[in-house]
Parts: sequence; C-alpha cells; structure tokens
Amino acid sequence: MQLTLPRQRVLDLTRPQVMGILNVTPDSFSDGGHFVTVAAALQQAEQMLADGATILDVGGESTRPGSEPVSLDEELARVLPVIEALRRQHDCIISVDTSKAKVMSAAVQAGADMINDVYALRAPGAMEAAAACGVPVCLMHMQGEPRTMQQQPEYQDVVEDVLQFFLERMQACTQAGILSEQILLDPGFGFGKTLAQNYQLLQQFDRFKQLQRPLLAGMSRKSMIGQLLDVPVSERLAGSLACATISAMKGAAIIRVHDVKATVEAIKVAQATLYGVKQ
Ligand code: PT1
Repeated sequence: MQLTLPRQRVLDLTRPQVMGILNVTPDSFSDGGHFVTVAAALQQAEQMLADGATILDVGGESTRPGSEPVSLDEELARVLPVIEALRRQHDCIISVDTSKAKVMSAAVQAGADMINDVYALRAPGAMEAAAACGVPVCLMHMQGEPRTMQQQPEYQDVVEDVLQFFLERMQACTQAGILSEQILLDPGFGFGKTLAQNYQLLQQFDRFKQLQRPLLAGMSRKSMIGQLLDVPVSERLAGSLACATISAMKGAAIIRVHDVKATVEAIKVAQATLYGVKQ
C-alpha cells in the first residue's frame, strides 16, 4: 500500500514505518516540557530521523487521559514554527497531530504532509479542512474526550464497535471528497478503553486489515503498559517494544513511538520472522 503526499512524493507502506513523536506541549506526558523551543524540537527530530523514523508526528495539544484542551492560538504558536523549520531543513514526512480545522490547514500550508486526528475529523470544520488539504488522513477511534474518556468506557464488543466506527467515518470522509486511498486507521489505544479492552484490541489488531487501509498503532509508554507492569512512564520501554512488535506482526503499517531506535530494531526482528531474512 502507498499514500500520495504533497510535492510528488509517496509514502511506501510495504514495510512498517516508524513515526517519531514530536511533542511541542509543555504538559506532554512523558517528555514533560523538555522540548518547548523550536531548536530543541529540531534537535529531537534530527535524532529520531537518524534513528530511522520516516515520519515525524508534530503535536501541540496533549490528548493523554485527563488533559485539558488548548486554544487555537496556543496550538498554532506551538506547532507552526516547528513545522516550518523542519520543512526548511529536512525532506522527512511531517504529520500534524491535531483535531482543529484551522491547525490542519495552516500546518499543511506550512509544509505538513499528512493529518493525524484523534477525533477522526468530527470537530467543527475538520472534515472540510482535511478534504481541502488533499493530504493523507489518519482517523483514530476515541470514545469520549481526553479530559473524561477513562471514567466509564463502555462497549458491546470493543473490536466490533471500533470496526463500525471506522466504516462510518470512512463513509463520511468519502462523502466529503477525501479519497479512500488517502485514509489510515488507528484503533486509539488508551482513548476511552479499559486495560482489558486495550489488550483485546491488540490481540485482534489483525481484524482491522479487512478494511484494506494502512493501520497505525500508538501504544508507546501508555498506561496499558504502566498498569499491567506497575511501572512509571520512565520504565515502559520493554513493554512498548513488545506492543510495537506484536502490532507489526499483526499488520500495523505505522508505529507511533517515542523510542525510535529500539523500535526500528524490534520491527526488523518482526519482519525477518514474518518474511524471512534476505541473503
Ligand atoms: C495514538 C495517539 C495519537 N496517542 C494517534 N495519535 C496520543 N494516531 C496522541 C495513556 O493511556 O495512539 N494514535 N496522538 C497520546 N495519547 C495518549 C493516550 C497518551 C493514552 C497516553 C495514554 O497513558
């Protein structure tokens, strides 16, 4: 599978790709305000590219459980300078992690190549803005909203419910003029799911392949690892690598992580196991 990017480029997804997380949020859950300046963000970006990330996901609003929304102006002020600087200096694929229509448009104007939306284009104007941008869009499943989503997650059957949600959002997208070939899907680990439901989604991750779209998986350092292992954010690398490896073996096309180098290595092991070692 292959996605069409701006400026005559393509994203080849015949092998899983690593998406490096570039948080420009002072309240970010694991990088805790270390990368608030453009220079520091650029430096972290360069390290992730050197480590083998092919996509950088730039986000200015934390969406971890309990987090509060940020204003449009604040989000723009955080992400635009980083996207502009990245675009000037690197030919990497830049993803913008946002739910706001105006951030999508401005980010793509500034050089972003794709949109990653945890609200799956349900915010006012987001569907129209994404369609006008013409770039690939990742639709993520979330029940509720970040501030309250972990209070009472409820499903008939979490996998079936997420599949249904994808069908409904894909249809809304195609009706708005977004090509189905430009859509990626993400079950949204940690977004309005219990610990058991997160592992059910991972166990049955391969079922999302039936939708015939590239799948994105984001589990890096999340509570589904922390709760299971009873470890703080700083001690979740082994669990994160297990999650990345399992998702790669079950068909993830893009794996969204903090620890790029270790994840690239883990995915190579998964690929060698699935498809053999080239002589
Ligand atoms: C994700 C994702 C994302 N996650 C996509 N975008 C976050 N497409 C931000 C926890 O349980 O999985 N897919 N953008 C970060 N959000 C969370 C959610 C962080 C839950 C932490 C947790 O700890």
